[in-house]
Amino acid sequence: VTEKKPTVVFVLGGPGSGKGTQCANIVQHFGYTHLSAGDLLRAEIKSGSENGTMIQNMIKEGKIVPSEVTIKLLQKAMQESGNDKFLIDGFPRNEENRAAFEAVLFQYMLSLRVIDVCAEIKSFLQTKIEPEFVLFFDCPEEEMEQRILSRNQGREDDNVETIRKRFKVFLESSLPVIEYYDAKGKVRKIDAAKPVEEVFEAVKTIFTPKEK
Ligand code: UP5
Ligand code: MG
Repeated sequence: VTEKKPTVVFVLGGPGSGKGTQCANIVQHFGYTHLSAGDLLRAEIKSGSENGTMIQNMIKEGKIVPSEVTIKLLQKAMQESGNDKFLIDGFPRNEENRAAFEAVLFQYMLSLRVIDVCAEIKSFLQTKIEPEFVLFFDCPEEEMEQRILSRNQGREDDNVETIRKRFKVFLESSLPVIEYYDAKGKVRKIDAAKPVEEVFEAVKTIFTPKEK
């Protein structure tokens, strides 16, 4: 064993719940690398990649891009960061995303020799491949919609029609992922309807190590 096991925190919540805003704060205080799956996908469109048009169409429809595309981008960004603490923002968005990423994380740890091949089965049983915890920004739809509509950053999915589709996909596909981790005691739920500073106070408590 040569390197530390990477720490992964998933940052989840509905569209406009404040994931990106709070991740920026967390980075400043707690030394994580922030990886927004949505930002990585939008950068991929801009880069003129062969997947660009497909990604663009899916984002316009509020649909979830195939796991292998998103995971490849996350994996690359993790490797290039040189860090071992990651905030993964807006991913996993469905059960398939989750399972596929856990498999990749497992392989990544194998490659770092954090776990060795002999420990493979044991590791699966101990579920080392799971995130440290899941930060869940809970926010009413009306508030999220208002925030997105007043964001004005030219995102092609920030219009009423697409927002409704994003909400539907969140409820149908993404909430079950949060429920999955909640059943494992991994979810730290935050009231995200409050002002940014107050939300961050709650976030800080979660990231600050408890006195033993
Ligand atoms: N704001 C933030 N916090 C506030 C607060 N407490 N009070 C008042 N205002 C607040 O915030 C949104 C706006 O609200 C900002 O103007 C902010 O100032 C203000 P932000 O921090 O940007 O919220 P966030 O939760 O990050 O909202 P975002 O729109 O980015 O969330 P989504 O989950 O919808 O978007 P994402 O970029 O993750 O995904 C976009 C699309 O990409 C998806 O719909 C999907 O099509 C695709 N995608 C995939 O297919 N797979 C993936 O894994 C990820 C994305
Ligand atoms: Mg965001």
